[in-house]
Amino acid sequence: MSLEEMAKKIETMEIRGAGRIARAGATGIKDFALEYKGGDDVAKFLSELRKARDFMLATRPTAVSLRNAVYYTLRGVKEEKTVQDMINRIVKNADEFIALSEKALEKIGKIAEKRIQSGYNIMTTCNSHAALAGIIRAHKSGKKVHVFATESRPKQQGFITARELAKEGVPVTLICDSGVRHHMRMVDVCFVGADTVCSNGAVINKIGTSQLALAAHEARVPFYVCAESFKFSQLTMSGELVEIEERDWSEIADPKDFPGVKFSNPVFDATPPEYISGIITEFGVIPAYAAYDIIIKQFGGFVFEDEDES
Ligand code: RI2
Repeated sequence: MSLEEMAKKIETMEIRGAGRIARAGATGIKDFALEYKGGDDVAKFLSELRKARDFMLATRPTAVSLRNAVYYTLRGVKEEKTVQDMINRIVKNADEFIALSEKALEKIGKIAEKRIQSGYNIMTTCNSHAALAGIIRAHKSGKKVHVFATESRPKQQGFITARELAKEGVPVTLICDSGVRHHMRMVDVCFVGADTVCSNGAVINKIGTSQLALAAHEARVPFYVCAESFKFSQLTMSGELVEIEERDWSEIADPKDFPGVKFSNPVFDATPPEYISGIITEFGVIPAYAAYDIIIKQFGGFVFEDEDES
């Protein structure tokens, strides 16, 4: 698939989910490198590569997973001497990132499963493979679990979750987003995913996640975020704010049917660390406030966006 085709699929959300767009981003850069036919001029290749990187990163602005995947794929490329060596390095990096991300997901599932007891009612929102990993493992290991999946307007990714769980044989009930607080009194634990984890422990995830966290906090229900380390943002350590993606109004309703009416369609929100019982990463369960340590471990410190030319 060409870089343009891959970017289009990410932008239109045909490929979606923070982990999946990260792997698609790495694959897109790899495919760009493999299909490069611009000759042996290193400076020209690097300039084209930077354009490809920026093109890919512009598709979806909120999930730092995409940025981290693309930068992982470009690690050490500038140190190579020839275009062919640069291409080889990109291919190796992309394959390595994809393998690491799959391994991380598996570890998160193993850890999350331990927080699920037989008989539990679980609530989740949107469609997060990281959040579902532990639930599916628990079910497969013989634990009796039941899941409340929120619809997740406007794109209704909750439908995908409900179908995926039903296919796995996990009992699942689809609820409206407005039904979160009502159903919370029947819930034992919540698992959600993350698009970006900030250095102060705030989690950016699908719009409505913070409402779920608030309702869980009120009902004293443990609320876990499942996030691979590549969803942590070193940019937030340098003071950068996470851009919340605003998508087309038509995702809510057809504006033509509402003359004179404005719409607002931010598709992510921020859950503060005080409402998070723990973040389940491939390095274990951490308090949300320990996000800083994961960023230091993974990235060695912070970076200014305009200085990051790796
Ligand atoms: P995994 C999704 O974003 C949701 O917000 C979900 O919670 C998050 O990515 C993480 O998904 P979108 O692409 O990586 O649907 O856990 O906007 O699958």
